[in-house]
Amino acid sequence: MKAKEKILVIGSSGQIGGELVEGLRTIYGQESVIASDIKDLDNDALITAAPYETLNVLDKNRIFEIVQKYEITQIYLLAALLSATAEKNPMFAWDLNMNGLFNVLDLAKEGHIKKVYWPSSIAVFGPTTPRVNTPQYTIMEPNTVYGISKQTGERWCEYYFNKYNVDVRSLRYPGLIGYKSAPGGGTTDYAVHIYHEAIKHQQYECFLSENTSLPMMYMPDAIKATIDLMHAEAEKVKIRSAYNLSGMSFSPKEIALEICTHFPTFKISYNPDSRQQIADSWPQSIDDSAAQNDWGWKAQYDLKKMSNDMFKHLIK
Ligand code: AKB
Repeated sequence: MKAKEKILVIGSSGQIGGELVEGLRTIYGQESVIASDIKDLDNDALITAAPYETLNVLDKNRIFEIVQKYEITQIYLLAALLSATAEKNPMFAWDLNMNGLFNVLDLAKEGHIKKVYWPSSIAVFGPTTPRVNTPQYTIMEPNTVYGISKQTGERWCEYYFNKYNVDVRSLRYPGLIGYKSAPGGGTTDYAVHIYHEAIKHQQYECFLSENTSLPMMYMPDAIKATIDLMHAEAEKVKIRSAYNLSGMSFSPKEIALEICTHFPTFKISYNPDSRQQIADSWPQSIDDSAAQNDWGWKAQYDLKKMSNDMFKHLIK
């Protein structure tokens, strides 16, 4: 059954995209997973990315052309502007994050594809949300353009499911940390940069303050959660807005202490910038019991296990 699926990943050059394509190709085979991004790839990169298509998610006709060319059955839509970058260009962020989603949801509504994955984020929560062990259902008043777009996107996903029977699934990702690709424009990016700087310079200047605790997740957990949710039987996916998802929570001070167990001379300093305000509006930890109960989610990595693995790979 799985072999018949043809998957299009939109935004495959981003932080999650590359690893998701890799994970999906292990399951479905290289030729059944089509990577796509707005970037043209050079010849060397194309060899590993193939099959690859250059695609702007705002161009619905082009998405449709690719869907027809490969007989695509599922789309994973990852193209988006993240929290910090979106604040610099709010109207473009709104356009990209919302109209990209509509283009894909409409293709599903029109019957051209069977299933859609679209990531939401902890950014759907805001300063009035309870910050510790944030429940699935709670006050949501996001005050960033990224958060507003993700919350609105969640509402539309649920609407398309209820009104048009579109099989759309979503997770509220925490900050994602991986060694394979760089993050792009988020508030949680420091938690990736810090590992690279620890190896290169044994020091790091953090753009968040020392006790800013945020929900985070190691990339293998995020990829597993994504694929598990997409593989879950439809009846088990009871939430069609987006599921809370939890891995671990830590502050810059706590990750620095963990890094010191690998690099005892490592030093962190703090110089909070505009991203501090965004971080202060987000939860510190997340209750993901709905994901656990509905489709059996459980994270495997904590801060120590993740750091060991990050250093093992980055030092190589
Ligand atoms: C960001 O920091 O913007 C993202 C996110 C939490 O969605 N990593």
